[in-house]
Amino acid sequence: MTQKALPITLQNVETLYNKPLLDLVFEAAQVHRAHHDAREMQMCTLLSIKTGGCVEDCKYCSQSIHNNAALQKETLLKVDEVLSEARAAKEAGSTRFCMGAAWREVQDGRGFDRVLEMVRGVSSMGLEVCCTLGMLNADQARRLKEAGLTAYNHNLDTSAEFYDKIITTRTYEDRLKTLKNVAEAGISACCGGIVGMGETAQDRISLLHTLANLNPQPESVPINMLVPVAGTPLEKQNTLDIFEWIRCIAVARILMPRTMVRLSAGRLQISREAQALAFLAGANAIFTGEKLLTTPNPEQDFDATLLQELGMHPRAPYKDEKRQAA
Ligand code: SAM
Ligand code: DTB
Ligand code: SF4
Repeated sequence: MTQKALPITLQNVETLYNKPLLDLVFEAAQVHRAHHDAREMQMCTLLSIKTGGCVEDCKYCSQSIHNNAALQKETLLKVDEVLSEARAAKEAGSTRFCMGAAWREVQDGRGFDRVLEMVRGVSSMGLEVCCTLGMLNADQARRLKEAGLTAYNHNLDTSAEFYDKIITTRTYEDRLKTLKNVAEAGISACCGGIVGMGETAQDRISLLHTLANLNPQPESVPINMLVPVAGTPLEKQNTLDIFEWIRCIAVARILMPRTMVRLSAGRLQISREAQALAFLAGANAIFTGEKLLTTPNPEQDFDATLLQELGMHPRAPYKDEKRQAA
């Protein structure tokens, strides 16, 4: 986790965001190269451990009961099933395994105990472990940490100003409270958002401003491009100009120099050339595997070929910790 160096004002973020695109990408590439090995890419695999039936009303989501997406619902998977998926992900070259549940919040009891067992099992394989389970209280965060959790994914999704156009069943404050519980338990936060939901550039600037001012800054910032899922209120949303997506990545990299900037949802629709520009602008993590939680993702071959063509390679697990211990 990193401490922010300077106060990051909204005005400064706006100025940065609106720079000529190639000046912005150039600056981001310089920051990236000063803090990271620019040839390395962190490969993560996602698994939906509980699918569908979520009571929240997130307008983009295939898993909300308020939407009508065609979805095969699944109850909480068994520990063995999850561990065999984690083993397969490790063999395919992933170093981080992220488990997602369509829950509004974690509830204490048998389900959570099972998730803790999954975390212990994945952690004992030498993989970094991440979970995204909805809201957490302080005690639940502490128990996840004890079980070996590396990171907790909890996104702000969009600006505070646009938030209630997307979600009405919980507030921005609720999200920030969980992030606080995660930080206080000593778990790294993976916190980002979605672009392309009909928000303005000012909303994207505001989201980046909020993320960069979290203290500590997130260890990882996922930048999701909306996947317009049929049956959700955003199914007909116009595609965001890809250069806006590049701007978000570059600004995230400049404002959060040590953070892993993670290309998340929407990569299947994005050309290899645009993804290469995103890597130049500082993106250094991707989700691999043919599925994210419920939507498709590029095949393993596509990613392996792209990294090879660009002279890049997957990063080893627990790299920072190893470096600090050395
Ligand atoms: N229920 C938990 C929560 O919302 O915190 C965890 C799972 S949720 C599916 C994880 C994240 O996936 C969301 O915060 C959102 O940013 C992203 N996401 C979900 N559906 C998406 C879509 N159709 N397009 C892009 N991103 C999406
Ligand atoms: C995040 O920000 N993106 C990932 C991960 N965190 C859990 C999830 C993307 C989900 C995309 C929609 C789906 O596959 O259902
Ligand atoms: Fe539920 Fe998460 Fe989907 Fe929102 S994004 S409906 S909280 S699964």
